[in-house]
Amino acid sequence: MKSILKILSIVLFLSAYGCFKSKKKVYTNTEDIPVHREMKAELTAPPNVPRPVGERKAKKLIVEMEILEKEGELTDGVRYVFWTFGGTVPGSFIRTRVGDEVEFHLQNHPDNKLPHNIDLHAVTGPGGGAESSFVAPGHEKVFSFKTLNPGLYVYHCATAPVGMHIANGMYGLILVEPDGGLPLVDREYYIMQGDFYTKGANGERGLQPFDMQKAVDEKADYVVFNGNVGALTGDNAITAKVGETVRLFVGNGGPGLVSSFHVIGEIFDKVHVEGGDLINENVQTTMIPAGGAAIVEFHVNVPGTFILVDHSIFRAFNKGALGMLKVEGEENENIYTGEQYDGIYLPEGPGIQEMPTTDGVVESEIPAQNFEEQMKFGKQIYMQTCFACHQAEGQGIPNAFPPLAKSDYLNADVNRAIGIVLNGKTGEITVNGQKYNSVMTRQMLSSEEIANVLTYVYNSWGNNKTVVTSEMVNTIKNK
Ligand code: HEC
Ligand SMILES: [Cu+2]
Repeated sequence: MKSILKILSIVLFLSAYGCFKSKKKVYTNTEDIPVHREMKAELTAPPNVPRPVGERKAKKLIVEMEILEKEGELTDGVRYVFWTFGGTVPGSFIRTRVGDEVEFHLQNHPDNKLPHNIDLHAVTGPGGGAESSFVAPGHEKVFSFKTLNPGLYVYHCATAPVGMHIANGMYGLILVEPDGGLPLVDREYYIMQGDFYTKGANGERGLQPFDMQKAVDEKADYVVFNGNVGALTGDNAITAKVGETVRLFVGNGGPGLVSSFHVIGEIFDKVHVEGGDLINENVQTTMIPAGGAAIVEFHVNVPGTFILVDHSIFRAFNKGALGMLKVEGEENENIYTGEQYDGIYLPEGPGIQEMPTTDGVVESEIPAQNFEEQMKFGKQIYMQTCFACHQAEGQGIPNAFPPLAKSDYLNADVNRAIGIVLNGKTGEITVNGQKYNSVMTRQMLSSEEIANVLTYVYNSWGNNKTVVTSEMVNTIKNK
């Protein structure tokens, strides 16, 4: 009898608990959501994002954001003084849930030169916080706000001249998750586009100051993901495994340009349009306004390298707006077969084609000072110019592009190789016993650049270590 009573009381207790638990209160006004205790926000540098909020209740969330003005690189050899939220461009990712009371501490490092502030698009209030957060070097400002609307929001500095503070890298993303959190996925990444304006042209080396006139004219020298060319390529690529779902939090800091965000070889299963509640499905390219964001989700079905671009495509291939997602796993020929045929097709005839150009080849201002610099600058040119045909390790592509790695043809005659890069090449040649009969277009490079790229090629992949100088190139040029 006693034990029956015991069981009965446990059953009663459990059912009462179940009732209680299912009666989760739904707030029609998010401003009424109470906060339970406080916690320090986890902030992350791109491309990482903090842990999902999951089921956690709304809290008082302490955010400590430090502003740092620091020198970095836009691309190899091009230095730039970035102004940053948290030391990175874009700034640290902030992850909150609806109903959180965010206590924001904005700290301006004493070594900085300028006052700054922050306008968070997730804030309902004057200036999005800018009016309460204006802070001089060596000071800290604190203000609080309640997150009323779920979504993905941009934050940025709003200190005059506003455009200049944004152009120098002062932007980032703050996510406000709905009650219960976004559905869990396998991988999440943080990507933000920005445009940069330098006194020198694209690729001009040295410390480059900001160019106000180019910024006003919206003539960007660099358009990049995550603050510099190459922030998401090669070893910095984001990764996933076949079968996983990837979620990208994509923002656009601007200041000037709108992004046509696209992943080559993927279709977005879901896009939270403009970072809000509206979900569009089966999207190829999503538009991300300056000062806006989108949440993009897709399932990866096949392995390979998927290229992230701004599909205003010269920005991707000429100004830096290019990233990579590397997917590992099993091939699936039902979805993608890989190459099934490869032959030569030359509709425009075998004549040497030139890249259209309006102005002549410009000699770069700062020549390489030593062998190390020649190798560094040469690799840069190789990856921009030769890589597409001759491939990353100089291995070429059978029947189409001859190898540069251990190439007997290359190693036999340096002057001939210089001539090929200067003037292009057509007609049958034999490289390592294989015949090629194709077209290499003339490469629009300066003598200095040709010297550097050939030095890089000759001193890589088992070649004969010839060092090529711009004088050697000029001798061939003037023949
Ligand atoms: C658009 C594709 C393309 C690009 C870009 C390109 N090449 Fe070539 N290259 C070729 C083809 C095709 C041939 C063979 C031409 C023939 O059949 O006559 C070739 C031949 C060569 C050869 C002689 C053959 C060998 O394997 O040794 C050298 C050297 C060479 N390229 C160097 C370069 C360098 C350096 C660059 C970058 C500055 C470059 N190429 C960019 C397509 C390209
Ligand atoms: Cu600022």
